[in-house]
Amino acid sequence: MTPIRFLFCFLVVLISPAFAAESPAKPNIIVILVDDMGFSDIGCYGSEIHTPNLDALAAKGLRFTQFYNTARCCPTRASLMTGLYPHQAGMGGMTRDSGLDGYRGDLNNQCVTLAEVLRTAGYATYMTGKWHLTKFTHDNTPPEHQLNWPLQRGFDHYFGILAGAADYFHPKTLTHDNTQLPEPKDGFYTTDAFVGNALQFIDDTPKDRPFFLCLAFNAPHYPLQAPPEDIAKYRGKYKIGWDKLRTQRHAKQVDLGIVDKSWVISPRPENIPAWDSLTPEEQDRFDQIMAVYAACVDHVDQAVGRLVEALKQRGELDNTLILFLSDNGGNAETGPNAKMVGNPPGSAGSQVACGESWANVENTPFRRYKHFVHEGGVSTPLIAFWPDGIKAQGELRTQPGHVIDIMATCVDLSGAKYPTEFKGKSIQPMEGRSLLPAFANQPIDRDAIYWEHEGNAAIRVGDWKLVRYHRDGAWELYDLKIDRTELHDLAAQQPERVKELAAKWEAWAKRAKVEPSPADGGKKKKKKAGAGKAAADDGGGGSNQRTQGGCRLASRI
Ligand SMILES: [Ca+2]
Repeated sequence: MTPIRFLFCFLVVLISPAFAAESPAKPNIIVILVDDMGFSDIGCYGSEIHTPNLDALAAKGLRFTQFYNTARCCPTRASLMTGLYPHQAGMGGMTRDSGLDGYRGDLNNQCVTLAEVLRTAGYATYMTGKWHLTKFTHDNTPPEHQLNWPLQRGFDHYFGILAGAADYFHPKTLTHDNTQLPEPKDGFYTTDAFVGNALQFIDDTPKDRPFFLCLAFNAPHYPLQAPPEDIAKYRGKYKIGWDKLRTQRHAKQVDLGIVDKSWVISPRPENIPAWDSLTPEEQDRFDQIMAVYAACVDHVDQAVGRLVEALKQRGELDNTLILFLSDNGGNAETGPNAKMVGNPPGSAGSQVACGESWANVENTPFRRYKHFVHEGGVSTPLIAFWPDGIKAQGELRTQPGHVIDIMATCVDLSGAKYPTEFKGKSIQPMEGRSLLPAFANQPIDRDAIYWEHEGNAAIRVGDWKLVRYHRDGAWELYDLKIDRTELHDLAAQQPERVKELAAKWEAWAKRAKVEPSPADGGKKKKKKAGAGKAAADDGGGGSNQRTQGGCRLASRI
């Protein structure tokens, strides 16, 4: 070795510890989850709804155009939290225990949560908002039934609703850490309270400690409720009608590059009436319903703005990864005629739901809705913002991804080790892939993505998607590269490919506890009950059961 080279090596050895000391701090991680919001509902994905704060995150970060959830509230939360397919975590259905491994209605002990994993890497762990990962949510739940409450699943602090839906102004199941709270008095609004409490938790974090926050809004889930001034902003704007609005959103999506212009926009389903066929009174009613929905989304955006500003003030913004996504597609459960009960609609105690006619706009340009695993049910926006870690600004990412990937991403970012054993129990290997390569616009190496919910099933390998509508539906085959709106079924033309993908799905279903499955997919029987009961368990299984105002019924959505 020459003297100069020796000196260089000596200096490197000397300097290295200094480099190590100055290596970037672990980023804070914030996952913002919204509830029942469709693919096209924020401005940077095509919406007319005013979402400047989310659009700003997208402008300084990335938007994924092919990111997926599991089509339903509990299963998406289970996948997000554990990095597993929902059935593997015991949540293939909702919060009913069917007695089958994949459908226990509670997280099992062969999985770990993001909080349990990130805690091992030194993270403070917080959750505010909708939990919906346990069947035990009732008043005075005894400690032995609180095993799957947030604090017992790795979170340092929690503030939110344990159940699947709630009145935004006077929610039941409101809980702080392990203490169930009385119904709040006037002046409370879930969206604001979830952000306010999150900021309090962040403020109490030592400055040298990274934090993980899951901020899970109940908005815009039924019963839709929002402050009157937000609703007033949108009242009258939806008299444009669903036919024109869907076309308008689609045009904006094409313009933004969110969807490929060669994909034909899916047509209005037969059971949704043409907007122009409605009476002025019917149009006014539907305008009011969508104005409340838009107000809920608008208020989420305002809350995100408050969070971002607070992080900036605290000097935490640039080294925080913020992911924003929805747990399932737009919700058509109340059928084409929607629901609007209470006066004024959108106030405390009122029951407003968009129904199929507006859900079809929410999921532009795709087919079908929440519950179903066609693209309308499982496609979500995903914004990824992290100034210190993502160099690209305002770019799109077309790599397919799924909520199972968030665990792998967090492990990758934090340096945490995903365990093979936890609290004496063997832990299933995570199913997802880290999104970090996609942040740098590299491919994500993966074999396939799978779905199953209530018998609706799908598999995606590359650009090929095999999808089934209900348990007894025929497999449909689509080439998503040229037909992501799933309008040209190629199953009859390519039986070998159908056979191969179906066999692959069947093998996964056996491996991932999808089978054995309850005959009804684990869903609760629809009760004829007031909205309070239905709201408490997130509604039923997607059947349209009522008609109002003369609109046609759908037998099944
Ligand atoms: Ca949901």
